[in-house]
Amino acid sequence: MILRSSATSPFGRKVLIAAMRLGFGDQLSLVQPAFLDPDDPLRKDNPLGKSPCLVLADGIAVFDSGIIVEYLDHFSGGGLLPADPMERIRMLVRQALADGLADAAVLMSSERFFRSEEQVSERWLDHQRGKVERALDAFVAEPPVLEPVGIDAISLACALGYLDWRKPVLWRETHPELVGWLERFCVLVPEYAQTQA
Ligand SMILES: N[C@@H](CCC(=O)N[C@@H](CS)C(=O)NCC(=O)O)C(=O)O
Repeated sequence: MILRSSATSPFGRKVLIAAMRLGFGDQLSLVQPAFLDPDDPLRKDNPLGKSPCLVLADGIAVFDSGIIVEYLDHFSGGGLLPADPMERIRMLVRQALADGLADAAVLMSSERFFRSEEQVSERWLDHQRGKVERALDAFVAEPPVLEPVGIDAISLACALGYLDWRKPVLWRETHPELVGWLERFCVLVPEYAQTQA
């Protein structure tokens, strides 16, 4: 299977960690997309031109990251999502919260990438920063359970890793309660260090 994803994407990293923990690690070959190239095969597999996108052996493209995780979890026999329907929905919502945090952080970084300094909208950055901070507040109030590690924990760790890299928000200063949580996660999930770009 091909995983179209950049090594620095929080969503791609989440999928990689999930794949490694579910026993698919050696079945994935990572292919870095050229997002701005109209001829890049990513756009054929996912018209949105977004990664991660998993291309199965028969050519079927699976995206976005949450759906890839569902695919891997289902075909490995499970492990990252609870079997109980309501617990599963709850875990998926928490994954969506962590992914939304990462989405807002990515938008803050791309604002500076795609616009000149004079064009950068502080109002837009504040709007996105609010989402990051409210999501962090929610995770401080209820940190993801670590034993067992579920997809909510992996998603949050990858979002925090992205904040550490791009620094749109200095979460270690604003939400120090999560520092110890991430340290424990690192001990329990060696794949986190192994996927550090
Ligand atoms: N909700 C999507 C988000 C994916 C996403 O935003 N990926 C970024 C990379 S971190 C991307 O493909 N950006 C390129 C673009 O939007 O053109 C998921 O969970 O897979």
